[in-house]
Amino acid sequence: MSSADKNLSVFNTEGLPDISSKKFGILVAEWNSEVTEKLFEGAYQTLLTYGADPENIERGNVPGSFELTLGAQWFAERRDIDAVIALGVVIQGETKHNDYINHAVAQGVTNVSLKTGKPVIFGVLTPNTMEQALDRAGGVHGNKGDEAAMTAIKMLGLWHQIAVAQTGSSF
Ligand code: RBF
Repeated sequence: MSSADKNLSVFNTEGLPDISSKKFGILVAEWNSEVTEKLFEGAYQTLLTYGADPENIERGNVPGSFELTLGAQWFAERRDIDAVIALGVVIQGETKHNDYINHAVAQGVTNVSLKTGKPVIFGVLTPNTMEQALDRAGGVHGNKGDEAAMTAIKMLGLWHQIAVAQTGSSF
């Protein structure tokens, strides 16, 4: 399915792990906040729907998407945080600056994830227009925040599967 047709809020939910004791950090960029607030709502509600404790969800704001990387690192370095979700909206075409931001955040989030060994989810929309952004923030294409939260849950499930296989220990 091409990304233009995908509904970001429709996913396979078989075999999800118990996340009731897992702690999540959600970073929200303030740029394009009319969209990023919707991404946050989607991510937050999806975590709750699939069993997270609201007390275990912590939000942090950053000025723009460029700052998501360092915010993600600060969250991921905390021993009590199990997964980080980074939410932002970078609208393409308004300025070339956006290409640099997108690449920096994608690379930065990957680096933080590999360095800390924790899921750090790239929940950044990179649409051409504000309309396309809104379509993916609770509009006709679902909500990227939902998808980012589900990705975090699934990665925790995979971690659990691999850790149990290696040590026999539980989550
Ligand atoms: N931050 C975003 O989250 N989304 C954007 O679309 C976005 N566009 C920007 C365009 C320009 C020309 C500049 C200078 C910054 C932009 N930023 C955007 C902010 C950026 O992520 C960062 O917060 C600032 O560059 C820090 O000064």
